[in-house]
Amino acid sequence: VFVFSHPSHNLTLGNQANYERMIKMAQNYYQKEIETMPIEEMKKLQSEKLVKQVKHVYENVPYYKNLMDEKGVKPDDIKSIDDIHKLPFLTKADLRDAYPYGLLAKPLDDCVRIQSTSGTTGRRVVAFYTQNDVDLWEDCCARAIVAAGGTKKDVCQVAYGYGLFTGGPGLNGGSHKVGCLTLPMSSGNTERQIQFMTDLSATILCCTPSYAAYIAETLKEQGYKPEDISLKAGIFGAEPWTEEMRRGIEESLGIKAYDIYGLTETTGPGVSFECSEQTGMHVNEDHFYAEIIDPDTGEVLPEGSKGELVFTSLDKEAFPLLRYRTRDICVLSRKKCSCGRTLIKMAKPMGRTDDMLIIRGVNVFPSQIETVLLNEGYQPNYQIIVDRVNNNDTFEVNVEMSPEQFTDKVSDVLKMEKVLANAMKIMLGINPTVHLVAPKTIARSEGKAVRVIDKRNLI
Ligand code: DLL
Repeated sequence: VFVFSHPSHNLTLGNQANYERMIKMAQNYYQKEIETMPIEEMKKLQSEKLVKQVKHVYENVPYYKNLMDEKGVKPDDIKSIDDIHKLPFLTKADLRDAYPYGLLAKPLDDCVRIQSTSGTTGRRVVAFYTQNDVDLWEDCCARAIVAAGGTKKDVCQVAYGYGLFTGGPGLNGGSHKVGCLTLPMSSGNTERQIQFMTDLSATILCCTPSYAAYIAETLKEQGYKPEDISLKAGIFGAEPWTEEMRRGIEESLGIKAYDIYGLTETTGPGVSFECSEQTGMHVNEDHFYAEIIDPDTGEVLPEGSKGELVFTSLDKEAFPLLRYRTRDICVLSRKKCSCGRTLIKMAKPMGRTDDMLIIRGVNVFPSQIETVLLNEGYQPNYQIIVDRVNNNDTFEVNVEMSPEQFTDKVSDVLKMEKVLANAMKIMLGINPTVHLVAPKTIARSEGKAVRVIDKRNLI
């Protein structure tokens, strides 16, 4: 057993050589010229692409033409990327209005694929891709895999869902492009995941962070130690996760865990990805131009401000979105990165303009609860239940005890619940009712975890 010194913590690892190889490989690039392009050159490239893209949608998508005409903007008004603020925003409501073909910018004959959101409310979002769109998307995912140290020597286990969800197909395509041996596992069937992971010596795991934590938990139950498995890196995204959760996953699997971000509307995973510095995700800004706006006024905010993230797809052909409001709250930074990439970085999304809970008038982000749990030594297995009784909000948090924490002594449980509720009060400013529940009683997720049950029907 070796101890590898990480800037923020120590990892206890067995297969040190392999781990170090991947850390070293993480200094590589997939498309160096783009990833390290000087900013002025990148601006020029973005400008050329934007001018072309605006013409393309104005001429081919009546929905866009109407939006632009309403705002009094013509394609000729867009001469460089600095003119982007003149364009109208696009929202999820527009996508629903235009469902299914209203935003299509290429003949259906030229499209080779659709992907779709899980869309539990209203109409689903259906995104279309030409072969070129698929290629560019897979390149973006390949950049992420290479930034995590991936090479053709790696075995990449893709445990995101396959199908309409973009996670599986995106990372699958990226893994092929890098030349990794790809295990297209899809999510679920954890026993089989572990069998393939160990028998075929997977070195990279791609899945949601909550599923990674579950796989780690199951491996531990089966008696595996981090040094018994070959995994060295994980590419985790599709849902919010905290730094504390990252450290937990890194320690329990003996890996370096990288964040990856994306959304169906713009392609899927790979809109941005983390590098060895692990201080935010580089946006693939040759394909996706990022802006931060004030969600109330729509005003573009300067670099470093917190606001709503907006993306423009600069070269997507079939389903190009101009100034699409993601509803993710985020910060952008041009700070120099030690990895050598010049691509702008986005922070981990800090919540959404629409998943922020307002409980008894106070803004609550599920990630704050997760931070408290991890600080207090709990696993991030929890569920927030909000209801309204007699015009008052109720706020309950069910938290799972680990087998080590488990006790059936009522006075001990009450004491532990009080400590947790206090810590949450300090973080949030309001008092939740905390219920500690037995190990393994909160349903595990194979995709995105369901953290919030809001029974109030406030909309
Ligand atoms: O979740 C695409 C994806 C797949 C990303 C696999 C990464 C890995 P959607 O289902 O359309 O697409 O959900 C998009 O998920 O607007 C964010 O709110 C959230 N999200 C995605 N990645 C992250 C992340 C995929 N790394 C929505 N951290 C986005 C926090 C994320 N939230």
